[in-house]
Amino acid sequence: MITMNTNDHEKKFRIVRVNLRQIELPLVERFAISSGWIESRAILLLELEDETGAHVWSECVAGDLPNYSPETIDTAWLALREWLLPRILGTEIETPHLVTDLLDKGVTGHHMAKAAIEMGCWGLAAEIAKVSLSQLLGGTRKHVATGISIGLQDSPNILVEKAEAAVAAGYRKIKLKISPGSDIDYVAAVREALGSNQPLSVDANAAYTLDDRDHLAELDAFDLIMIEQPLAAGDLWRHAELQKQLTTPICIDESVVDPASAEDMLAMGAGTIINIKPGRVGGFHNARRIHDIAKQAGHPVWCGGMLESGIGRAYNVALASLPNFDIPGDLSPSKRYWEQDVVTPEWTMNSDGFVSVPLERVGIGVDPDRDRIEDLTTRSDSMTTATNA
Ligand code: OSB
Ligand code: MG
Repeated sequence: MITMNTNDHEKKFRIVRVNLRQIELPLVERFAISSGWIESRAILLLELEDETGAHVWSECVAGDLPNYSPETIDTAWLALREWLLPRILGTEIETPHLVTDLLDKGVTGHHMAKAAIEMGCWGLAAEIAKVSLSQLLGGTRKHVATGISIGLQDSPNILVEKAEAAVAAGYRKIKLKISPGSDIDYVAAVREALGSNQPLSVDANAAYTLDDRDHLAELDAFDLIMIEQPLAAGDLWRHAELQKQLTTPICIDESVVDPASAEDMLAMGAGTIINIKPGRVGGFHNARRIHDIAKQAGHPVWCGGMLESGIGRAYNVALASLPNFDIPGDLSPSKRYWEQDVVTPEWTMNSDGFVSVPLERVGIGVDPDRDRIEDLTTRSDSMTTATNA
């Protein structure tokens, strides 16, 4: 089953101008994962405008460095300018469903760059149809359950403090980053402090190899809801080998890059849970197909995060409102990441750990703060149908 119903709301549009911008947004605290750490997020934003003047902002989730995926802001900037935007500018777009095909033809990879355009087209279609993005996508939730992803810390005690504060704030899932040397003791301390009922997971960001299988099996003692991406991105088969030895469900993040790899993962038994990040899989069309593939196989999915600004977060919240997003997403409120976000209103979470889906608002549901974005801008460029001609 593929959710391909052409929605009554959808109307044709033609994008005539795209502004690209890089902003620099400092994090309130350093965020470390096994493959690197950052203190300030460089973020690539797009602003898409159609011939009637309707416009929308979108976000490319690529980072400064290629530690999580091969893409970076610089590769995305190049791909967008040279290969991707030229085929969008001036092209009549009948429905955002077709944008993925348009971008994939003759251009392999560059999923995050493609997703920034593709998701922007969904945002624009929602603006034009005067419905919320969630409604356009077929969302069924008014509130999405929220988890927190806590970066690597210097000691188990510090990690325990952070995890306890997160539970007190209402988060419904606590995810701990792990890495060789910061794993078993850290998880044991948090499990001990939070008790056996607290939903807990770990994320290794590909830090281990199959040789670590006995070591990783020690995590089975902590009743985790999942272990996310223990092995390298290319190691689907090895994840299947590892899953045979673990009782803890494996969740795949980095290795699922499109619907085919989601099918492969489930067919091989490389895990049972998928972290869907729309940027990693090329946008909403593929994200929804992966959602449907997992649903049909009887497996839950959840929405991951890439330390997005309030703009990218808007797209993630809309996606997470789909029915099979049954596990709390990495959708923390603005204040977890930024002193001040780039949107109004900022994203908030209630004390029960839910973020409200802005169903009463047209489009992405938040207003980008143009002055603040201008202040944070480190580079900008603009393409129009004229530059494309
Ligand atoms: O693996 O999920 C990940 C952030 C950057 C790169 C990879 C990951 C993450 C997170 C952050 O875990 C989740 C968030 O945005 O809160
Ligand atoms: Mg992950």
